[in-house]
Amino acid sequence: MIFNKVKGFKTVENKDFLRKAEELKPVLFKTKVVPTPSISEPMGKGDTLLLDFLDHQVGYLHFHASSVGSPADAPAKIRIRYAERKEELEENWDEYKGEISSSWLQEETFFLDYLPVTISLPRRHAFRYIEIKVIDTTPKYKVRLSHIHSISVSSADYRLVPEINIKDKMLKRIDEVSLRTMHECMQEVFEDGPKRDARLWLGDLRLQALGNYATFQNADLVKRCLYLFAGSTMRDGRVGAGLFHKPKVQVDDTILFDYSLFFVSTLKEYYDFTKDIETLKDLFPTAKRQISLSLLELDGKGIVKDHDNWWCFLDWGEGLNKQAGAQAILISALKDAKEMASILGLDTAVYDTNIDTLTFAAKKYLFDEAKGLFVSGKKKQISWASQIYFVLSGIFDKETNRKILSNIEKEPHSIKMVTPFLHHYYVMALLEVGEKEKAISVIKSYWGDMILDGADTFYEVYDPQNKRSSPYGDWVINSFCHAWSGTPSYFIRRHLG
Ligand code: RAM
Repeated sequence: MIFNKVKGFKTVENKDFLRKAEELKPVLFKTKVVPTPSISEPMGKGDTLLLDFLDHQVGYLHFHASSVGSPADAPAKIRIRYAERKEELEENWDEYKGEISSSWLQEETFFLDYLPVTISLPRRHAFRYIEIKVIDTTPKYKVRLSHIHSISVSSADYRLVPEINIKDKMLKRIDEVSLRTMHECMQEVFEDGPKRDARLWLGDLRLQALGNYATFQNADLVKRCLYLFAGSTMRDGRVGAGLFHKPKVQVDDTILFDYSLFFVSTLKEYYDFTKDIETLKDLFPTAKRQISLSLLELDGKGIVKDHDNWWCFLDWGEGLNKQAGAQAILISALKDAKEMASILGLDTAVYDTNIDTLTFAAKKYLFDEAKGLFVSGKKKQISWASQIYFVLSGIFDKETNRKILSNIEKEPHSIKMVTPFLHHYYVMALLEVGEKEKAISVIKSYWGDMILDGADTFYEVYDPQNKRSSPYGDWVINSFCHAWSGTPSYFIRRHLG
């Protein structure tokens, strides 16, 4: 992937917004979790110990180490690997060949100079399994580990999740795993994934916020994240695709067309849930700015210009052209912005004009009447993403949209969906056209399949045809507890009765 970075990157801070975000910083709940086993046999050179915490954790490892045999006549050298899935530990991490940094692989090597000693590791990790390997001691002594535990952290409070009775066993398990996924990603901000990148991304935030309204109901955390994005923008007022909250708040210099626009929809959905008019007043100008910047990207015909680099996300599908999806998302964002403008008593005429222009152009240049499908880019590519985002933009009536979703199933040469992120929008689109049964079956087959594969939390990428696929060139770097994958609970609780 080629990141779309900003030349001469400069940022603007809104101190008032950042102060509001800081005031909303949550206190993390801390829980002591003991694995199986929690004590080891005496371990010498090359011995390993596999710990199972029985569920996904985001936490800090603690243990006690003592020597067995003669006095320790050299330091003990220990290597620890943390894994969300057991299969990660079967890979050779030393031969990692992915495009993004190997420093995301959760591993640490350290020395115990004096035994006995109590160790509290300072680094937070995401894991269910931990492999502890003794790289070396001496022939005279071995190491025994005991009192092994994690202090696990999250800002999510299970007590606030409404209790519901889900009869279907698979849906019930999908709901539990969704909750765990969201729980683990809810830290001081809504992280995209606690293993990687452990920070804010707008596309993830939007889906986390939706899931959260139906479950943990921590609207303040959504509010905090919206203020963070609005508090650190690029020089032209654009919100970043992502944002670092540590060591200080700092917008990332990656621009994604759709992600900036998701700020608009996330704000609108936040208002729908909370009716918090003060926040809407504060942040609407930031939302409006995302719309204006996006409108600058239109060509003379009212179509969003296409680019060769990684300018818009939509999904990780290989070769996916983004033009049509981007157009659709801009129309949806315009509609959300119009609604917010009207709530605030502002003029909405300009939104209507733009919605009309973009809708007309989309129907004329991006819709293939004969195929009954949207096409994207110079090569008129057909993808699931283009159909899904257009159905959600609502430019056609329900019946036409239903046909579009059925046509794409029959199209042999299309770019398929690869992430739970796009599957979320697919399920939304199905519900939009009244295909409730189909929506349930997609949830049960796609997310359910991950459960049959042993998922404790839902994965960042899941392609049932290629289970080891990765957008980063090496499967082991994938995140297996990823925020954008935790939305089935939202559907189950809000839409499926
Ligand atoms: C990755 C992360 C994140 C996603 C972006 C587009 O770096 O997985 O979740 O939003 O890509």
